[in-house]
Amino acid sequence: MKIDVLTLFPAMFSGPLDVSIVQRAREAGLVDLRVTDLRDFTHDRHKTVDDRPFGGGPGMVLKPEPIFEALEKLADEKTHVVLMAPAGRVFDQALARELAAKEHLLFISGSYEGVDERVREALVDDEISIGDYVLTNGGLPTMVVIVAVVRLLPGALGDEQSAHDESFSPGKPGLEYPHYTRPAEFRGMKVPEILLSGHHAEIEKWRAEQARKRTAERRPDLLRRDEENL
Ligand code: JCQ
Repeated sequence: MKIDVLTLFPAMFSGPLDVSIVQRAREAGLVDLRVTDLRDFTHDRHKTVDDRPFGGGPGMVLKPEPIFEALEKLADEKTHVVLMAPAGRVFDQALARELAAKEHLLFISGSYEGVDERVREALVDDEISIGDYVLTNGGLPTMVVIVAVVRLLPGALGDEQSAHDESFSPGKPGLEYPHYTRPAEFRGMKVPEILLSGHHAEIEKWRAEQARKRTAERRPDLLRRDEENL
């Protein structure tokens, strides 16, 4: 898979994408990730990427020209162009799976008050939000989506992790059961006896029950959503 990012803040992207599973996937050639500075596609001395909104009002709007020129260089007809924006479809695991099936993703990491509407009309295939809160730009949302997508690419997870069941899969919507490791007693707090018993069938039953209770208490919406999807 090829992933392009178009951003005003390329520096944000070093770090999160250079570690862990994403870094391994890049080294293994599973994903070709490229971050491009939108200012590279300006032509004036001040590298102007934004301007005041027609009709007045607060804030600035990303100009269309640099974005159009960038996409003429970086994208083709097959590219799935995603604009990160609060007004988009809310990101979840199902959407991550959908994106993981694409050959080429290009993320426009918006900022300020928004982007010129003609970018949406002519270039954008998909608009995605990571939730209802205000951020300063689309950099972090873009990285959230990239990490969720890359770990789904075939071969991205080691055997150990891929064998591990996932939360947020249809038929398995629940949160995880409680985990414990050594020591069996820590500062007076004991690991549940059942986990030390060696009775694997009983342990499975206990874990399933804990996960069910925890999900019903904390995230009943996950159980309802899963019923709708089955
Ligand atoms: C917040 N999910 C995604 C703010 C405009 C049009 O582009 C804009 C982007 C931002 C940054 O915030 C997000 C976001 N939740 O992208 C304003």
